[in-house]
Amino acid sequence: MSEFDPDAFEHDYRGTDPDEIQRSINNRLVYTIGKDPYTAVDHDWLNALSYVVRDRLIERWMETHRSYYRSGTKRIYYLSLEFLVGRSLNNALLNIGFRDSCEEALKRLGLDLEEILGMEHDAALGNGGLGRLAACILDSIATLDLPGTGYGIRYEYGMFRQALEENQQVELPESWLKAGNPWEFPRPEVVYKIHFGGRVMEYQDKKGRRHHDWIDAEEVLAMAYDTPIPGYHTETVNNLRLWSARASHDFDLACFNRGNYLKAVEEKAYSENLSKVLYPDDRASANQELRLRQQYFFVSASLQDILRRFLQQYESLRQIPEHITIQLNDTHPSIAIPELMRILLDKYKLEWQQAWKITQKTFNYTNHTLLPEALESWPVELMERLLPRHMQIIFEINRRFLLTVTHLYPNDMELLKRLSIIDEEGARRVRMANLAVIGSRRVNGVSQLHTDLLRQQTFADFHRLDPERIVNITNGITPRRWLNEANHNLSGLLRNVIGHDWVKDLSQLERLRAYANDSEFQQRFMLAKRANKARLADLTMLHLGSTIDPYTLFDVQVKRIHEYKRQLLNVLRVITLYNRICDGIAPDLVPRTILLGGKAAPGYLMAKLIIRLINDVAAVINNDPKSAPQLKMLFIPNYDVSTACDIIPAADLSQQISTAGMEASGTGNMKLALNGALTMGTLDGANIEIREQVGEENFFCFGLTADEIARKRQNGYDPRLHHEQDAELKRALDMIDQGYFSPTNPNRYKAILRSLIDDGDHFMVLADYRAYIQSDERANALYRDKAAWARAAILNTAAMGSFSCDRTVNDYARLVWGAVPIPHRKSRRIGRKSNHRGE
Ligand code: 26V
Repeated sequence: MSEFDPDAFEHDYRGTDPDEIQRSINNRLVYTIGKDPYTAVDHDWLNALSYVVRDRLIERWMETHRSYYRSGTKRIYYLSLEFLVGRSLNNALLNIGFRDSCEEALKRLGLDLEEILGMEHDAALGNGGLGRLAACILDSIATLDLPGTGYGIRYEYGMFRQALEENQQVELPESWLKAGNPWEFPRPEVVYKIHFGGRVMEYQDKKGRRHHDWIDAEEVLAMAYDTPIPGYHTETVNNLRLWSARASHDFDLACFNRGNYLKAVEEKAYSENLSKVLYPDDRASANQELRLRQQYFFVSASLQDILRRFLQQYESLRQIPEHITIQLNDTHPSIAIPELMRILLDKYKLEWQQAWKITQKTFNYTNHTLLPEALESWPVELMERLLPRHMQIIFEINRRFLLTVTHLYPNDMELLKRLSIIDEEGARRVRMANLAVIGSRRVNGVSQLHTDLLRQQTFADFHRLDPERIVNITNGITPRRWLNEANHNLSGLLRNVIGHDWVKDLSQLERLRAYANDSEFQQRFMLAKRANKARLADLTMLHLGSTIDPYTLFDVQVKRIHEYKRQLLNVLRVITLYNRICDGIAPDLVPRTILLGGKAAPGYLMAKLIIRLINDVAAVINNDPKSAPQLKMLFIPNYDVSTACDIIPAADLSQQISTAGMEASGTGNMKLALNGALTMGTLDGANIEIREQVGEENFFCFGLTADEIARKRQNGYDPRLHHEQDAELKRALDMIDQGYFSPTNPNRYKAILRSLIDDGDHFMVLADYRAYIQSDERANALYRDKAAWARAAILNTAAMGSFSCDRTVNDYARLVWGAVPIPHRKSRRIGRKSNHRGE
C-alpha cells in the first residue's frame, strides 16, 4: 500500500469551519443523495449532513483500529442481542465538537439544525434497559479510549412503534432503514457461514483420538454492517458490527432447474428471516425456535470474526484469554461458550482441558434479572435438533462440572440437581444461566442489591463453590446523551457555573453542592426545569394535541409496562388523589401533571390492560371540571430513546416503585435524578444506591424492603386484608371494579381486580399502597416549599457522579476485562503502512 498524501486528499471530507461544512453538505446532497437544493426534501438534508459528519469520523475510525493493532492490546468484545442506540447525528456532532459549525452552515442554507436532528429515525434495536445499557456502555468504552467492539444483529425491524386506538396499545412495524441509514457501512466481503441442524459424525484418527464433525447442516450467511461509535472529545472511534442474514445461494439451482423457482425464492426468504425482527421482551414468545436461531447466528458470526482477527496477529490459541475478553450481555449470547469449545475441539483439535481453560478464561456474563420466568432455558430436544454438536458439548461440560462438585460435596443429590445445566424436571431443558456461570470467569450483577440477591439466592450454590466469581458492577448512564444532549437548559447552566469537565468526569457535579443553598442558583436551576417543561408541553401539543401546564409538578413514570414495575400502584395513587380533590379534602395538593409512558410486549395481556386502564382513568380525570385544575394525567405513546430525551429533563418527580427485589437495577431512575428529578422509590435495584448518594432527605423512600417482601410471602400474604381495612384503597379498587372508568363495559378490568385481590397480589401492590400515599404527601409538602424543593433537586443532580457509565465501564475494565486504554495521536495519514489488513 502506498502512502497517501493527506494534503492531496480531497479536502471535502475534513473541513470544520462553517464554510467548508456548507460546501460539503452541498456536495453530499448532489453527489451522494443525487438531489439539488431545489428538489431536496427535508430528509435529504438530514442524510447529506449525516454523511458530512460521518466523513469526519472515518479517518479517526481507521486510525483507532490501526493503533489497536499496533499496540497488541487486549480487546473487549461486547456481545448483545440488543443495542438501543437511538439517534446518532447529534451525538456524533457533539462528540467531535462540530455542532456549532454545522448549525451555522445550515443557517446559511436556510435550515434549522434542531429541526433536522428531529427527523432522524431512532435505531431501536432493543427492548429497554438491557439494550440501552449496551448502547451506554459502547459510548463509555469509546470515550475512555478502550479497545472495544460491539457485536449484535442488524434487525430490519426494531422495537415496534406503539400507537393508541381507543385507549389501547396497537403495535406498528418500525422499518427504521426505510429512509436509508447513513451511519452503517455494508461489508459484503465480511461474510461467514452459519450452520443449523444436520448431525454429528464421530471418527478416530490414526492415533486413536476421537473427533467430531458436524455434517449435513443447512447453511445461512452472516454479512457484516459496521457503525462507527465515536467517543466524546477523543480521537477514538470504535466499531459496532451488526450481522445481517443472507441466503447461502441466491437460489438453489437444482430447484430452479426443476422449474421450482418459487420454492427456491421461498427458501431464500426463510434464511433471511433470521435478522428480520427484534423479539419483544415477552415471556410467552421466549421459547421460539427463531429466537434461538438468532442467538446462534450472531454468536457464531461474531466468534468467527473475533478469531480471524486474533489469528491475523497471534499464533497460539492458548494466548486467547490474554488478548480477548468477551462480555455476554445476559444469557442471550451464552451459546458462545459451547461454540468456542466446538471450534477449539473440532476445528483446531485441542484437548478438552486446554479448550475449557481458554474458554472459561475468556467469557464473562452479566445477569440482568432475577425473575425466575425470565431466566432463559431451551428444550434439550430443540437444541439437539438445531445445534446437535453444541448439545453434546453442553452435556460434557455438565458431566465434568458435576463430577468436580461430587468430589467436593459427595452424596448431595439436591445440590447436583440445582447446579446442573440440565433441568430434568419434565421435558429436559438447558438452563442457560447455569451454562453462563459455569463457562465464565466473572459473573456480575447490575446493582449492589441485585448482586447480593444473586449471591444469596439465584446463584447461591455457585457462589459457595467460587466466592470470587460473582462481582457487583452497578449500572450507569452516559452523561453525554442523558444530560449534555438531552438537557440544553441545564447543561448550559452547569457550564456557566462549573465549566464543562463534568461531561467526561461526572464526579465534577459534586461542585454543585456549594450552590444548593444559593437562592439565585436555585432560581436559575428551576428556570431551566421550567423551560424543559414548556418544551415538553409544546411537543405534547404538537404531537398529541394535549395541553399540559408547565407550572404544575411533573410527575413521571416512564419504562416498559410490567406488573413488577407496578404502574398499577401509580394508578391507584392517581385515583386516590382524584377522589380527595372531588371530596374537597385536598386543598394543599399542588397542581400535578402525571405522565406515564412505556410499551407492553404484544403478548402480555395484563400489561396491555394496564395501558388501557391508565388511558381510561386519564380520560375521566381530565374531563372532570372538579379535578381538572389540580390534576391531569397523560399517557405518552411510543416511549423510546428520543421521547425519553424530551420527557426526562422535564420531570420533577421520578416514580421508581417496583416491588423490592425485582428490578435488577433500573437506569431510568439514574437519568431522571441526573436531570434534577426527586425520586419516589422503593428500596430496590439502584434506587438504594441513588438514595445513599443523594441523602435520605432528598429521596422519597417508601414500602417494604426485599427482605420484608420475602418474609411476607413466606408467612402467607393476604391482599384482601388491605382491601377491607383501607377505606381509600377499597374505594379506588371498587371504582375500577364497578366500571367507573369503563362505563361502556364495567367488566373490562375484572382481570386486574382478580390479580390484585383474589389471586394473591403477587407484586404486593396493595401492601405498599398506604406507604406510597404517605410518601406522596411528603413530596407534596416539599414541593410547596419552592426553595427546599430546588435545593433537593440540585442535590440530586450533584450526587449523580457515580452513576456515569464511565464509572461502570472503568469497573468492568478493572474487575472483569483486564483491559487498558489506548489513547492515540491525531493522525492525518490515510492508510499508513502496517500489516493491518482492515477490520
Ligand atoms: C428477555 C426476553 C425474553 C424473550 C424475548 C426477548 C427478551 C428480551 C429481553 C429479555 C430480558 C430483559 C432483561 C432486562 O432488560 N433487564 C433489565 O436490565 C437493565 C440493565 O441492567 C436493568 O436496569 C433493569 O432493572 C432490568 O430489568
